[in-house]
Amino acid sequence: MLARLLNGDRRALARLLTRIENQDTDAVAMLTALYAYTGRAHLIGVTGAPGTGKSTLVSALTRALRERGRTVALLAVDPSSPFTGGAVLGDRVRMRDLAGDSGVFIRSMASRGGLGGLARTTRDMARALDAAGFDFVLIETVGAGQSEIEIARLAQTVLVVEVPGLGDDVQAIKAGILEIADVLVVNKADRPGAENTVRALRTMLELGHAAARERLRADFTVEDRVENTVLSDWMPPIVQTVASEGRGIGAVIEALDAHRAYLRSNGHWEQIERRQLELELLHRLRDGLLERLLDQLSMGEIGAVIDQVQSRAIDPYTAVSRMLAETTMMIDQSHSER
Ligand SMILES: Nc1nc2c(ncn2[C@@H]2O[C@H](COP(=O)(O)OP(=O)(O)OP(=O)(O)O)[C@@H](O)[C@H]2O)c(=O)[nH]1
Ligand SMILES: [Mg+2]
Repeated sequence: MLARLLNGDRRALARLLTRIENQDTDAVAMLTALYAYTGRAHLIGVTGAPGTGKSTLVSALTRALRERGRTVALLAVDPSSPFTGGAVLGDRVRMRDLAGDSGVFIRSMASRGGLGGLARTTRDMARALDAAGFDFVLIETVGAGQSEIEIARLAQTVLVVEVPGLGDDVQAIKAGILEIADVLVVNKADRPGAENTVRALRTMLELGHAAARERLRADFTVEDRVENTVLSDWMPPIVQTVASEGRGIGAVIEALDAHRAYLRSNGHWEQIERRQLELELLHRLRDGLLERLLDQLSMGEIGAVIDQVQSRAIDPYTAVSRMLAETTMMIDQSHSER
């Protein structure tokens, strides 16, 4: 299956993505095998408020990238939809004219197993698409909360889509989402107020959001605090588009390419990857340890401890440290028995 995937077999790829989405146990074995072939694609997170035109932009972008001979995989993540519902279907219809092109691969996914699980699944899917050799992996997600930001951060470049109608009210722009933007797109520039929006965004960026972005990226590192200056000198370009008419798309590609060139030039690319991997390893360790600890405790035992805490026979702090001490001892024992 790995060989077929690396040879561009679309059915093998589709099947693997389904297994990843279903969290099949054999998906891990395949991800293990393909990891060595990852790290080549440019992963781009596309996020923004509902209805800003992300899907329209992404399909216009895909078409333009194909004209330039580059291959594109598209992951549409819809955290709000518990099933493959209307919006995603609409996206599919719009993308229909790209179907049949072997340089394009489109996949929609809805929420499964909570948002944390969704971020993990998205990362693994992006990895499979990367190994399959696509030059670009575009990940569309609705920018609504922290978890969507997490999904956007799986990428090397985060593209944030805004629309006119903000006037000069900079408060209307969600600061959190601006801080993760590497490229800003003001879509629906055919509507009045586009210039004002661009100006408002530029003001916000100049008001020190670059510094905030730097903090945000640096936030999740425990390893190398010395590298905190990463990304400090990239000023996100602001591009106006009319995605529905394909206008401004060339400038978006230029901005994406410029960001990649910037990251590549100073080792930033590797630093971002290193931090993302650090975060991933910490998450996996935490999940794995928790699972192991819970394996060692029966629900009956936990219930008995809760009884004691509730009756004030013991406090929660001591209860947890005792349980931790006991379970780690049990894990040690089961190790030495093996
Ligand atoms: N006027 C105008 N309309 C646009 C433009 N781009 C997209 N639209 C329209 O805006 C609507 C929403 O577009 P989508 O691409 O579905 O937006 P989205 O951000 O993907 O939406 P969600 O995935 O539901 O959050 C559609 O009716 C598009 O045709 C544009 O540049 N100008
Ligand atoms: Mg969409």
